[in-house]
This record gives sequence, structure tokens and C-alpha cells, in this order.
Amino acid sequence: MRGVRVASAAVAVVAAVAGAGCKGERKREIGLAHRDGGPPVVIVEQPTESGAVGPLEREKEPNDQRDQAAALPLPGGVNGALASADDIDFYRIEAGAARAVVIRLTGPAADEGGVDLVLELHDADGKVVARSDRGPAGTMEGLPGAPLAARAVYFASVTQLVKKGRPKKKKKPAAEDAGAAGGAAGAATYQLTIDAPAPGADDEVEPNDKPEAAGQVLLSEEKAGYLGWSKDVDLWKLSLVGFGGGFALDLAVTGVDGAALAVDVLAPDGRVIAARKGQKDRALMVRGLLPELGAPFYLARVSGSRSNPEMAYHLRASSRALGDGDEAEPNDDPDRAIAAGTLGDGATGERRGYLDGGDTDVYKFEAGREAVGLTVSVDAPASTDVVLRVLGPGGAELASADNGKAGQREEIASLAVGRGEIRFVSVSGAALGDEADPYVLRWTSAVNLPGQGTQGAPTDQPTDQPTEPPTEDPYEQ
Ligand SMILES: [Ca+2]
Ligand SMILES: [Ca+2]
Ligand SMILES: [Ca+2]
Ligand SMILES: [Ca+2]
Repeated sequence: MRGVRVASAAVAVVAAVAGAGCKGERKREIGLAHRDGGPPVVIVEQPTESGAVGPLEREKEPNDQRDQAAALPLPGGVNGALASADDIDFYRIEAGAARAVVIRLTGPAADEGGVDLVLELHDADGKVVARSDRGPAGTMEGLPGAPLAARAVYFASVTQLVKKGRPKKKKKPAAEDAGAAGGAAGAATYQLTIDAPAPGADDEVEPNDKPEAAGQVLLSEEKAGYLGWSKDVDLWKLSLVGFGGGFALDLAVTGVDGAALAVDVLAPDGRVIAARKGQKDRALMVRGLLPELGAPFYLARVSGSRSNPEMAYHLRASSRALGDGDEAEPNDDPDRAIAAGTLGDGATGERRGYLDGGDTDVYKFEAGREAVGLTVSVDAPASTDVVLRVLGPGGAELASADNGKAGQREEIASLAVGRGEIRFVSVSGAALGDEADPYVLRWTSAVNLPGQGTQGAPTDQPTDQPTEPPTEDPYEQ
């Protein structure tokens, strides 16, 4: 396609000029197709977000050491091949201006002689600063948004993942000889490209793993980022400006194929307010966070079990007016329990909440002047296998219910609570990180008449007397 090639050459020149503003670099891009009069260059059009990188040059061995590495023009690319299971090919990248680059590595599938490729970015000293190892053969490896410091030198390396403890199969001699044959088609070949597209206004800017480099997120804005390499961590600064009383912060991060997301929310001083883990491929929410008084922002820390250079996540923060019976986070342990109310004869109530990504919700109850029998139940949304527990004042478990499967109700009936005593009710379980519907916790309490029978400790015994009588207003603030 002649038209495509012309367009991509134009893109390459524009990018080089915009990136470095250097005449020498511009000349180099134009000269790509006919450098040093060697064998004809293999032309591969490599589609990228910003158009195309190409044509690609042929790899030049030897390049097993960093000081032998051929330059990888930016933007540009190379066709190469791994000669053996332990071959390593290095390419030298000169950053020029500070910028974020997209590096991609592709190769054939296993049945076409391809191997499980690994892409690494090294700094000038050889330290690995980013790694992509998703596998198997045929899977794109990539480093989207990898940050390069101004005028620094980097090296990209291509290797093959060889599973430990299992000798490499001799099945495909063609693949073994690929390097010697100069990268014959269908062997352990690969295409490596590098490009420096300008990030959009709502895209992350790497590096962003330190609070001072976190991308700003205003309420109702949507931002995009990549789990760009192994152990990539992205911080986002969630503005709490304008947050009113009674409003909660909801955070939603869309799913990334192949990865289980993790989202932590941190206070400005670094304390973890909420830590959530999602399921593979699925979105993850953190709902109902009640911002601490005066906190100007929270930080959201996004990471994942695997990288994915092809599919960005989208992050959105929003505020929601809390309804009467809505839970408010954090409430994951007795110290941060939601004060649910006083238990007395005929007292009832309900709360709605979410068990996003491994969340636990704890509610605090306090008996009034009489001993009561407490009955609590949870109605679970369809995807959630809920666990209900009642804990004593010190956090010890007094009763639990986990009989039902996902979507089924759990109940603990007629549990004795002595006068003035505190009970914590804990709701947890296996829930999807993006379950749409809340659970509903309900409770009733009634004065425990003799002979009616309750479980738990006997009531109205002297040992059950609280050391301090209930206060006039037992409701917690
Ligand atoms: Ca990232
Ligand atoms: Ca990052
Ligand atoms: Ca919750
Ligand atoms: Ca919670």
C-alpha cells in the first residue's frame, strides 16, 4: 500500500522533528530505507496508535552485548531473530528530549516457529527499568508510555523465555537456526518498534509511581492509563475540593484483559484508607468513601497482576449523596465500624453496602438498658457469597453464618446481648469487584424473655453486668 507508506514516512519525520528539533535526526529518519547499501531492507508496516512505524531495518549481529547494540531510531523499528534459546539482542535508544515512548515486540505464534518473547528496557548501566513478559509465542509484548530521561541512553533487549527445569524442545530445528539464516521467515523472528506519540490530556504520564508525579483527577473526569509493564504502579491524585458533608467518593476502574486489578486509596500522609483487589479481566470499584475532614485529596494507586500494553484502563472518580441506610467507608474493622444504633425491644433497621474487591464491612451495635436477643440477616446480590459474623467487644467471633452459596441469604437468629454490651456485625465474602447491586443487612432486637431460648451467653447473670452503665445517648457519632 503505497499510500500508507507515504503517510507513515511523513509521521516519522514529523515525530522526529517535534521530539528533538534536531536536523541530524530528521535526516536519519528520511535515510532509513537505504542505509549503508546492504541487503534490501525488509519493509513491514507496523501499525501503531500514532499511525505507523516503518520501514523496519534488519537486525545486525553480533548484538549480544550492550556495547555492540545497533541504534534503534526513534521512531523506528527492526526485524530480528533469536538464534538460540539463550540469544539476547540489544538495541540502543537515545532519548534526546525527555519523553514517553511506546515500544512493541511482536513475533509469530508457536505453530509458525515463534517463541515466547521477553522485552526489557535497560538504563545506560544495564539495570532493567521496565519488563514485558506476557507470553506465549504470538503475544504482543510492549511498554506503553515508558519514560526516557533527557539525553539519556537506554537499551532494549529481546530474549526468549525458557521455562526453568524443562529442556528446550528440539522439535523445530528451523527455529534454532533462524539467527544463522539471517532471520528466515517463520523462524524465531520478531519485530521491534519504538514510537513517541504525544499523550492525550486524559492519559497518564509516566513515571507516576510517586505521589508528587500523580496525575490529577477532578470529580467526574475520566483518565486512562496502562498496566504498562510488570509491576507498573500508577498513582492518581483525586481532588476532594468541593466535597460536602454526606457525600461519598466512588472510584471505578475498568477491566484490563488478562489482569486482576488492585486499587488502594491513600490519605495525603500515605495511610491506606481502602485496599481492594479485583478479578481477572473485570472492573474494580471502591465505593462509599467518606473523605476525612479537611483532606484536600486522596491518592488512588492502581496496579495489576499482569501488564497489558494493548488495553488501557479508565479511571473515574465521582461523588454520591449518601442515603439514609447507605454504608460509608472505611469500615473494614471494629476500630472503624459504622455505628448502626442501639439495640432494644422492637428495634429494627437496615443498611445497604458493597463488598468491592475483598472488602469487609463492620457495623457496631450497643444494647440499651435491657438484655436483648439480636437477629441479623444479609440478603446478598446474585454474584456475592456473603459471610455474616457477630463479634464481641474485643473482636472475638461469637457466631457466624456461611451456609448459602452466591446470592443466598445468611442469618444469625436470637443471639443474646447483655445490657449495655457492644456487638460488632461483620459482613464479608466473595464478591465481584464490580458487583452492581448492594447487599442489604437487616437487624431486629427484642427483650429476651425467660424461657424463650437464645443462643450465646446466658443473660441477666451478674457476670454480664457491664462495668459502666450505658450513657444517656448511646448513639455513636
Ligand atoms: Ca502505567
Ligand atoms: Ca506507572
Ligand atoms: Ca463496603
Ligand atoms: Ca468496608
